[in-house]
Amino acid sequence: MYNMDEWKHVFKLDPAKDISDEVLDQICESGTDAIIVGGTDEVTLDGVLQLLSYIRRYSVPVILEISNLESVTPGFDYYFVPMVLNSQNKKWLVDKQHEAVVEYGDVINWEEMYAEGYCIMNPPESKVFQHTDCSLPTEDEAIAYARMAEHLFRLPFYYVEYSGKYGDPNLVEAISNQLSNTKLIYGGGISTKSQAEEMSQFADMIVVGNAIYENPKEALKTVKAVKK
Ligand code: 1GP
Repeated sequence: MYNMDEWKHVFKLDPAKDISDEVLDQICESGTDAIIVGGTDEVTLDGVLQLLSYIRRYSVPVILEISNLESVTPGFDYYFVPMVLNSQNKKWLVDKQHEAVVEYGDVINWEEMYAEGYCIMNPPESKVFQHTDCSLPTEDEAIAYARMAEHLFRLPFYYVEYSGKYGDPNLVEAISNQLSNTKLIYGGGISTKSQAEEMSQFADMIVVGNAIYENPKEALKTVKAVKK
Protein backbone atom coordinates (compact mmCIF):
# COMPACT_ATOMS: atom_id res chain seq x y z
CA MET A 1 0.00 0.00 0.00
CA TYR A 2 2.79 2.40 0.95
CA ASN A 3 6.46 2.06 0.24
CA MET A 4 8.02 1.95 3.69
CA ASP A 5 11.46 1.64 2.13
CA GLU A 6 11.23 5.32 1.34
CA TRP A 7 10.21 6.46 4.81
CA LYS A 8 12.79 8.56 6.60
CA HIS A 9 10.83 10.47 9.21
CA VAL A 10 7.93 9.59 11.47
CA PHE A 11 6.23 11.34 14.35
CA LYS A 12 5.12 9.28 17.35
CA LEU A 13 2.01 10.47 19.16
CA ASP A 14 1.19 9.23 22.63
CA PRO A 15 -2.55 8.69 23.18
CA ALA A 16 -2.08 9.34 26.89
CA LYS A 17 -0.77 12.89 26.31
CA ASP A 18 -2.73 16.06 25.62
CA ILE A 19 -2.22 17.81 22.33
CA SER A 20 -4.04 20.77 20.78
CA ASP A 21 -5.93 20.44 17.49
CA GLU A 22 -3.69 23.12 16.08
CA VAL A 23 -0.49 21.15 16.71
CA LEU A 24 -2.14 17.93 15.55
CA ASP A 25 -3.12 19.61 12.27
CA GLN A 26 0.44 20.79 11.79
CA ILE A 27 1.85 17.34 12.48
CA CYS A 28 -0.53 15.74 9.97
CA GLU A 29 0.32 18.33 7.32
CA SER A 30 4.05 18.43 8.06
CA GLY A 31 5.12 16.14 5.21
CA THR A 32 6.27 13.43 7.62
CA ASP A 33 6.19 9.96 6.10
CA ALA A 34 3.88 8.48 8.72
CA ILE A 35 2.48 8.87 12.19
CA ILE A 36 2.90 6.17 14.81
CA VAL A 37 0.38 6.07 17.63
CA GLY A 38 1.96 4.50 20.68
CA GLY A 39 3.00 4.96 24.28
CA THR A 40 4.15 3.09 27.34
CA ASP A 41 1.41 3.39 29.90
CA GLU A 42 -2.16 4.58 30.21
CA VAL A 43 -2.76 3.75 26.57
CA THR A 44 -6.51 3.21 26.31
CA LEU A 45 -8.81 2.27 23.45
CA ASP A 46 -10.53 5.62 23.85
CA GLY A 47 -7.31 7.57 23.49
CA VAL A 48 -6.21 5.51 20.50
CA LEU A 49 -9.56 5.92 18.73
CA GLN A 50 -9.59 9.66 19.28
CA LEU A 51 -6.18 10.10 17.68
CA LEU A 52 -6.98 7.69 14.86
CA SER A 53 -10.20 9.45 13.86
CA TYR A 54 -8.50 12.85 13.94
CA ILE A 55 -5.47 11.77 11.91
CA ARG A 56 -7.70 9.99 9.39
CA ARG A 57 -8.91 13.35 8.09
CA TYR A 58 -5.49 13.60 6.48
CA SER A 59 -3.78 11.41 3.92
CA VAL A 60 -0.71 10.63 6.07
CA PRO A 61 -0.26 6.88 6.78
CA VAL A 62 -1.00 5.94 10.36
CA ILE A 63 0.41 3.04 12.35
CA LEU A 64 -0.53 1.60 15.70
CA GLU A 65 2.44 0.47 17.74
CA ILE A 66 0.78 -2.08 19.95
CA SER A 67 1.37 -1.50 23.64
CA ASN A 68 -1.48 -3.54 25.07
CA LEU A 69 -4.24 -5.76 23.82
CA GLU A 70 -7.09 -3.61 25.14
CA SER A 71 -6.24 -0.66 22.92
CA VAL A 72 -5.97 -2.50 19.59
CA THR A 73 -8.55 -1.50 17.02
CA PRO A 74 -9.00 -1.94 13.26
CA GLY A 75 -8.56 1.07 10.98
CA PHE A 76 -4.81 1.63 11.00
CA ASP A 77 -2.70 1.19 7.88
CA TYR A 78 -0.18 -0.94 9.73
CA TYR A 79 0.45 -2.46 13.14
CA PHE A 80 3.94 -2.49 14.59
CA VAL A 81 4.61 -5.17 17.18
CA PRO A 82 7.51 -4.48 19.54
CA MET A 83 9.68 -7.39 20.66
CA VAL A 84 12.12 -6.22 23.30
CA LEU A 85 15.35 -8.06 22.52
CA ASN A 86 17.19 -6.86 25.63
CA SER A 87 14.39 -7.58 28.07
CA GLN A 88 15.26 -10.04 30.82
CA ASN A 89 11.72 -11.30 30.82
CA LYS A 90 10.45 -13.29 27.87
CA LYS A 91 7.03 -11.78 28.46
CA TRP A 92 8.21 -8.68 26.50
CA LEU A 93 9.94 -10.67 23.81
CA VAL A 94 7.30 -13.17 22.83
CA ASP A 95 4.67 -13.99 25.50
CA LYS A 96 2.51 -10.88 25.19
CA GLN A 97 2.49 -11.26 21.44
CA HIS A 98 1.69 -14.96 21.77
CA GLU A 99 -1.27 -14.18 24.03
CA ALA A 100 -2.65 -11.83 21.35
CA VAL A 101 -2.29 -14.43 18.61
CA VAL A 102 -3.96 -17.10 20.75
CA GLU A 103 -6.93 -14.77 21.08
CA TYR A 104 -7.06 -13.09 17.67
CA GLY A 105 -4.98 -15.33 15.41
CA ASP A 106 -7.92 -16.15 13.17
CA VAL A 107 -8.76 -12.56 12.34
CA ILE A 108 -5.32 -10.96 12.15
CA ASN A 109 -4.38 -9.56 8.75
CA TRP A 110 -0.73 -10.58 8.69
CA GLU A 111 0.02 -8.27 5.78
CA GLU A 112 -0.46 -5.31 8.10
CA MET A 113 1.78 -6.63 10.89
CA TYR A 114 5.44 -5.75 11.26
CA ALA A 115 7.69 -6.87 14.09
CA GLU A 116 10.15 -4.38 15.56
CA GLY A 117 13.16 -5.81 17.38
CA TYR A 118 13.65 -3.21 20.11
CA CYS A 119 16.93 -2.53 21.81
CA ILE A 120 16.17 -0.21 24.70
CA MET A 121 19.17 1.97 25.52
CA ASN A 122 17.52 4.46 27.89
CA PRO A 123 19.00 5.12 31.28
CA PRO A 124 18.06 2.24 33.64
CA GLU A 125 15.90 4.56 35.75
CA SER A 126 13.64 5.38 32.79
CA LYS A 127 10.05 4.24 32.59
CA VAL A 128 10.17 2.12 29.46
CA PHE A 129 13.44 0.45 30.54
CA GLN A 130 11.95 -0.59 33.87
CA HIS A 131 8.54 -1.40 32.48
CA THR A 132 10.02 -3.99 30.13
CA ASP A 133 12.62 -5.27 32.60
CA CYS A 134 15.62 -4.51 30.41
CA SER A 135 19.31 -4.91 30.97
CA LEU A 136 21.48 -2.22 29.40
CA PRO A 137 23.50 -3.71 26.55
CA THR A 138 27.11 -2.73 25.87
CA GLU A 139 27.86 -1.45 22.37
CA ASP A 140 28.99 -4.88 21.26
CA GLU A 141 25.83 -6.43 22.65
CA ALA A 142 23.60 -3.88 20.90
CA ILE A 143 25.43 -4.65 17.65
CA ALA A 144 24.97 -8.37 18.26
CA TYR A 145 21.20 -7.91 18.68
CA ALA A 146 21.19 -6.05 15.36
CA ARG A 147 23.01 -8.93 13.70
CA MET A 148 20.46 -11.36 15.11
CA ALA A 149 17.61 -9.16 13.90
CA GLU A 150 19.08 -9.16 10.41
CA HIS A 151 20.43 -12.67 9.99
CA LEU A 152 18.64 -14.95 12.45
CA PHE A 153 15.18 -13.49 12.93
CA ARG A 154 15.09 -11.58 9.62
CA LEU A 155 13.04 -8.87 11.27
CA PRO A 156 11.72 -6.01 9.15
CA PHE A 157 12.84 -3.43 11.75
CA TYR A 158 15.51 -3.00 14.42
CA TYR A 159 14.60 -0.12 16.74
CA VAL A 160 17.30 1.62 18.74
CA GLU A 161 15.28 3.27 21.50
CA TYR A 162 16.70 6.05 23.65
CA SER A 163 13.30 7.61 24.35
CA GLY A 164 13.69 10.88 26.22
CA LYS A 165 17.46 11.03 25.74
CA TYR A 166 19.55 11.79 22.66
CA GLY A 167 21.63 8.73 21.88
CA ASP A 168 25.12 8.04 20.65
CA PRO A 169 25.42 8.62 16.89
CA ASN A 170 28.61 6.52 16.72
CA LEU A 171 26.75 3.50 18.02
CA VAL A 172 23.85 4.12 15.63
CA GLU A 173 26.37 4.29 12.79
CA ALA A 174 28.05 1.06 13.90
CA ILE A 175 24.68 -0.67 14.06
CA SER A 176 23.63 0.64 10.66
CA ASN A 177 26.77 -0.90 9.16
CA GLN A 178 25.45 -4.33 10.17
CA LEU A 179 22.03 -3.99 8.60
CA SER A 180 21.01 -4.29 5.00
CA ASN A 181 17.60 -5.97 4.84
CA THR A 182 16.44 -5.08 8.33
CA LYS A 183 15.56 -1.37 8.49
CA LEU A 184 17.07 0.67 11.30
CA ILE A 185 14.72 2.87 13.29
CA TYR A 186 16.22 5.40 15.70
CA GLY A 187 14.14 7.17 18.35
CA GLY A 188 15.10 9.23 21.37
CA GLY A 189 15.60 12.85 22.30
CA ILE A 190 15.48 14.35 18.82
CA SER A 191 14.39 17.93 19.35
CA THR A 192 16.36 19.92 16.78
CA LYS A 193 16.99 19.95 13.05
CA SER A 194 20.65 19.10 13.45
CA GLN A 195 19.95 16.09 15.66
CA ALA A 196 17.43 14.85 13.09
CA GLU A 197 20.00 15.33 10.34
CA GLU A 198 22.72 13.58 12.31
CA MET A 199 20.75 10.45 13.18
CA SER A 200 19.17 10.14 9.76
CA GLN A 201 22.62 9.80 8.20
CA PHE A 202 22.67 6.35 9.80
CA ALA A 203 19.09 5.31 10.59
CA ASP A 204 16.67 4.49 7.81
CA MET A 205 13.89 6.10 9.81
CA ILE A 206 13.99 8.54 12.72
CA VAL A 207 11.18 8.91 15.23
CA VAL A 208 10.32 12.22 16.88
CA GLY A 209 8.08 11.93 19.95
CA ASN A 210 8.47 14.09 23.06
CA ALA A 211 9.55 17.18 21.13
CA ILE A 212 6.03 17.42 19.66
CA TYR A 213 4.73 18.09 23.17
CA GLU A 214 7.67 20.10 24.45
CA ASN A 215 8.55 22.30 21.51
CA PRO A 216 6.26 21.67 18.54
CA LYS A 217 7.80 24.42 16.44
CA GLU A 218 11.25 22.81 16.55
CA ALA A 219 9.77 19.34 16.21
CA LEU A 220 8.11 20.31 12.94
CA LYS A 221 11.43 21.49 11.53
CA THR A 222 12.87 17.97 11.86
CA VAL A 223 10.80 16.85 8.86
CA LYS A 224 12.55 19.12 6.36
CA ALA A 225 15.91 18.43 7.93
CA VAL A 226 15.55 14.80 6.91
CA LYS A 227 13.51 14.96 3.72
CA LYS A 228 15.52 17.28 1.55
C1 1GP B 1 9.79 6.98 21.70
O1 1GP B 1 11.58 6.54 20.18
C2 1GP B 1 10.50 7.36 20.43
O2 1GP B 1 9.38 5.65 21.63
C3 1GP B 1 10.86 8.81 20.36
O3 1GP B 1 11.62 9.25 21.46
O4 1GP B 1 10.04 10.73 22.64
O5 1GP B 1 12.51 10.97 22.99
O6 1GP B 1 11.46 11.64 20.82
P1 1GP B 1 11.39 10.72 22.02
